[in-house]
Amino acid sequence: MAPPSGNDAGQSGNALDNLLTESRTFPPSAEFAEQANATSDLAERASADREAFWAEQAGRLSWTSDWDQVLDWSAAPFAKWFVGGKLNVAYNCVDRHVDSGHGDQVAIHWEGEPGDSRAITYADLKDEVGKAANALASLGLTAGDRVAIYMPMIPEAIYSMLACARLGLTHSVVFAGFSAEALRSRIEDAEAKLVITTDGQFRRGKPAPLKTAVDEAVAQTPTIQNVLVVKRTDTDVEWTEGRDLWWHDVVDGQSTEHTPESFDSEHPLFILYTSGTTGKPKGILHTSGGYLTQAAYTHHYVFDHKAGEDVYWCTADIGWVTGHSYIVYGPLANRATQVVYEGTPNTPHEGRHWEIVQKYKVSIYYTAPTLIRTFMKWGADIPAKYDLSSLRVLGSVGEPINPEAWMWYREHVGGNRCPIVDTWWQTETGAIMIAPLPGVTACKPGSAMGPLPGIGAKVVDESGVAVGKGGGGYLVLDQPWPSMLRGIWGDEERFRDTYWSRFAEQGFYFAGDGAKYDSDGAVWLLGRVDDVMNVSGHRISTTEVESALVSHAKVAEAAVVGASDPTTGQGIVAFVILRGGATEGGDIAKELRDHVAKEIGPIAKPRQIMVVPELPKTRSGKIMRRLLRDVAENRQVGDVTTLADSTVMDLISSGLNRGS
Ligand code: 6R9
Repeated sequence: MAPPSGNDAGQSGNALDNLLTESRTFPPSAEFAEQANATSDLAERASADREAFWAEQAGRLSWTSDWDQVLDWSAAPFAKWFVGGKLNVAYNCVDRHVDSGHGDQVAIHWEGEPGDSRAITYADLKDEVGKAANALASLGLTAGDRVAIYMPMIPEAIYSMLACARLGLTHSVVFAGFSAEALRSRIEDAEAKLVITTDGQFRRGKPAPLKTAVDEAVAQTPTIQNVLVVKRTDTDVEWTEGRDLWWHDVVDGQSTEHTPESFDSEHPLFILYTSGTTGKPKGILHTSGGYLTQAAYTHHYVFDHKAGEDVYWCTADIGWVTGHSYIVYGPLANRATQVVYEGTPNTPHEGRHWEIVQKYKVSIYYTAPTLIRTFMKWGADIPAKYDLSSLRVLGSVGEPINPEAWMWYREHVGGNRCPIVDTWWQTETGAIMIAPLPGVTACKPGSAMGPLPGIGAKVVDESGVAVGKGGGGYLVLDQPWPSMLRGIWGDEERFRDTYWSRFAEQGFYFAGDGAKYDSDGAVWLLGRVDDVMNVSGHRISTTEVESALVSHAKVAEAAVVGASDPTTGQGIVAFVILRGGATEGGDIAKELRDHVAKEIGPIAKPRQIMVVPELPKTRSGKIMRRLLRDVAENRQVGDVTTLADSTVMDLISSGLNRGS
């Protein structure tokens, strides 16, 4: 694996040079600083005594038994946080706010894609989660069982996650844009007993079936006992008697009363699958006390969230970790009032998000660079038509944000008044790790600035030595943190191997990202250094897409690269060799793109498919993606001396116009 520099840095080399000459800074206004949750002494307090600091943060939650030890790192890299402590995660996110007299506060302003809406108070949420918990218990599920959730962004998806948490069931949310095959493999890996889904989902204004994919998946997963179906689109569904149950039949008649049981701080809360460098997604395991502590802590400080005052909106889908930590667990633990939106940003028109901001007077808005770039493309006149004066903090997550997009976001969405928090973290880290603190940090457009108080992160060289100001290398986390992953489900060796072997001697967690310090010591994230692409903030491995392509009868070999893309960050470009050496394109590109969509999901569809006669390989048979990236990004092809056959690139370049 090469150190991240130039073309190998995931982002294009030019972008990197531009980034590091970025010198604009935006210090917080006195007004904002005055009222901010974060104060400049926070970092000092955290470094004076990290464990005491985290213990103080855990005090944000209600525990039924105190912990005896803040951190047990004796079995590293398997951490235990708040050892011996007990709590119920759902109680912390719901009931306690009702108990403290805030039952009438809106928890969720839910906005459906077709324009239907629901206001759900904390008292409503408690009733709905109580009913759902009673229903899941009545199906015979007990603490420790796994439940797959395959649903669009409707309130029942959140009730389901919280009902699982309440019963100590471990949920595995599978993005509803994923294929039946992706769902099947995740159910199989986690040995889930129940899938919760819907009849259909709205996609760009039209209902599309969803349960059909579940039927296809569970035909091959014997561990599934029931399929619980919420009626959302009134789409016709096939029904397997005894296995399939309607949500309205099973949940609606249940009692709203449900007494929460306390679980150990380390009780498994969820598994979330994410792409790694091999074709098989990793089931990232998170537990309860430490996870919720850091989700709540970061949501409080990074977004400067004020319970009962702010209206918060995170535009992620619950199928991603951002939806877990910053729609469900962090905000609800902090008694947020939040907007949850079901649909796409341009349904029915390109001002939909701004219309929602105006309607609910959203004050904190958290989204992804890919969407900001899309808004830029649609034009600044669109947000200009709406009253966005309620906004006071803007956030970004999922991939590096280009300074240009940052400046546009600041001006056209934030009215040059709102601090922008660029938040770096991963499915594995569970919660935000690197971000500015609004009210304290002077922000630079495009930089995530530095690790949060209590977090140890640094940029090191090839041999694990920290680089100085102006230096670049690999991003590592050098201290355990409360919301860290507790492993990969069922695969201890892969866990050690993926994250802990690269800098084993130093005991660092290797994040897989390249990073640099600028001359002031601010951190700039440069993209992945491994074979993981980042398309619109979604992690997709090159191997996953290659495997999907090769599973098509006409494909002999495939190599996939992420090429920089002005809107999606990276776009997927596939080079394929057809069986029998055929080079004629025809409709093959469309056929293969559809095939990938079926195997993985539409988000993994290659932007471009090139039919080639050969692939560039080293003598050891490793595909040199660097060279293919040069082709995909229309650059001069780089050094070919390590190729087994150095004429291959000429062959590829000369035959390129076909098939794409
Ligand atoms: C939360 C989330 C994690 C990968 C991560 C990195 C990229 C996320 C970023 C960022 C630069 C940011 N990433 N946030 N890169 N700046 N603010 O996205 O989790 O889906 O697991 O992706 O996303 O490459 O390693 P996940």
